[in-house]
Amino acid sequence: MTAKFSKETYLYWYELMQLIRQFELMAEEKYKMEGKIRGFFHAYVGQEAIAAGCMTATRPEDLFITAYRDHGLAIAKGVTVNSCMAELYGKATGCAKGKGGSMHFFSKENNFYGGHGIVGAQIGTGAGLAFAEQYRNSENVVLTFFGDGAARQGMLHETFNLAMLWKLPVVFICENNNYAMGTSIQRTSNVVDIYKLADAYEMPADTIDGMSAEAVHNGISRAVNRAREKGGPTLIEIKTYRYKGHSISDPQKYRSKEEVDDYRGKDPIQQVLHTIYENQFATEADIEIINNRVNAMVSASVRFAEESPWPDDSEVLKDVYVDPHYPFIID
Ligand SMILES: Cc1ncc(C[n+]2csc(CCOP(=O)(O)OP(=O)(O)O)c2C)c(N)n1
Ligand SMILES: [Mg+2]
Repeated sequence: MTAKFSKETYLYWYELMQLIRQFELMAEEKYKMEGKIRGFFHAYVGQEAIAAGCMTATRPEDLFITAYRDHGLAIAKGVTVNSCMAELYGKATGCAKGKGGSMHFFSKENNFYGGHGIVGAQIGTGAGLAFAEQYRNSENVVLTFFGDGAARQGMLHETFNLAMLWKLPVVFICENNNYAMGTSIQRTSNVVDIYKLADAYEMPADTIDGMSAEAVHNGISRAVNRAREKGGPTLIEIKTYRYKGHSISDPQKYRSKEEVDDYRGKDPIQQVLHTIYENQFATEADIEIINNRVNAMVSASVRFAEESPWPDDSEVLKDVYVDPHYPFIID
């Protein structure tokens, strides 16, 4: 396949996707084999091309907000694997000070606004962030991610209505991985093409292949440009797949091994690697250097998490509620 993007772009995509995947595989091992991580844990494995394509289609100042399947997008936005691993371990050095866990990664410095456990709630919060950007007259765009299950929540409709009315600088991204826990998309509605939900609000919409970083980049770029040029929101349905269960404790009785294998055959990391080799952007030795670098970062993140202190008891009520007496200022 001829390359449609630069060598640097493919190598960036490859390393980022590998970092996300190896981070999660390591964390899963620490959870299952050693019991060092507990609580909820939803892996992004299989969906990494979404993070990769969205990164090259946006600027660092653009804001991301997502649901509980949040490790990949946080790492993509530059939240360090050290602070992500520490958060999974519940340590004070975690990106949510060890108080959020897997579902609540957060980093205002990296413009990563969570990490939300209530299905669909972040759709409205994402529009709220976009309202603040519009109010400030900034050029920033908000990428609001949610699942196919979340698309069935009433929140989506109220948010789409106001986002279109006010032409907010937001891109709504449905990561359609075909399942909401064990419920397939066909069992949640007669409308299985989620991008069509935009029609009722005359919102532009698109559907794209989530196993291809190239396709994600192209589709998201169009939507981001529209939002940045004050053209308002877009709904992008990204057809993707999670290789792992819904969460770490899912026996996966609702789908066949053949179906999972079929998607593993379209693996986004392998697709990018294939293009890299075909265009001689890197040799096997170069790729090994990248893999070693990624593995070293992930191993270092485990050491960092294990050596970090637990949060102090005095932290327990901090950052939980906003002080109602604190003046609300939009800076
Ligand atoms: C309001 C609410 N209802 C139900 C749940 C339980 N729940 C957690 S995840 C989930 C499925 C959501 O699926 P989807 O939006 O497709 O996201 P995915 O897990 O596939 O990324 C449900 C029903 C919840 N967390 N919040
Ligand atoms: Mg889903």
